[in-house]
Amino acid sequence: MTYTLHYFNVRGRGELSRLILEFGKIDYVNDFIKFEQWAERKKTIKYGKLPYVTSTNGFELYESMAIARFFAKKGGLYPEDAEKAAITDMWSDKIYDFYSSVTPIIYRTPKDQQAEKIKTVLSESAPAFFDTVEAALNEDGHFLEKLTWSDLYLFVVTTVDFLKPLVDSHPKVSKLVEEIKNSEVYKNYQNSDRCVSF
Ligand SMILES: N[C@@H](CCC(=O)N[C@@H](CS)C(=O)NCC(=O)O)C(=O)O
Repeated sequence: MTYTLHYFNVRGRGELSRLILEFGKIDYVNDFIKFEQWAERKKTIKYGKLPYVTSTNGFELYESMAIARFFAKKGGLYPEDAEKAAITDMWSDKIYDFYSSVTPIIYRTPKDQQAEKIKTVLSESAPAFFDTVEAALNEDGHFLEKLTWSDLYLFVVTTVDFLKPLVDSHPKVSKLVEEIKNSEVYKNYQNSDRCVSF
């Protein structure tokens, strides 16, 4: 069985699931949708939003976090213990909130207005977010004793260029980033046509 992840050809709300699919070794393909195709495609899509997932068995799923959680369960990146699972939900929800405040700057703000917005994020919400996750991570740079989907989500945040100084000044976050970047799974992904650049 193969899944198709339908999303724009950017990281955005699709990248968490792509990483989970890669690290969970789940068979999938991307349906990369170009922004210029979107107006027409939108009319054909149930609920009119991306990402969504289809499968060769007829299964369909909408909503990025439901999709990510589903693949995390399938790929062994979601704890079986209910309390641990809830902890990963909590961190993923926190990360969703922060990431959702950052992605409009990257994808929906004209270039000449980005600097001002970046300055605001860097002086307001970002330092608190990084301090909070740094305090929660263990010495391995994970929220729990082994790698879970919420760690991968934090990694997605660290790929935002203008947040790099904050990544560098938070050692446990940096440790997670090093682990992911040095992994064979990520290197293979980066060198593949499944990986997008921003
Ligand atoms: N809560 C939804 C939000 C989905 C959403 O707003 N997706 C954006 C892309 S990140 C979208 O489809 N934008 C195009 C549109 O609304 O026409 C989720 O997390 O999947």
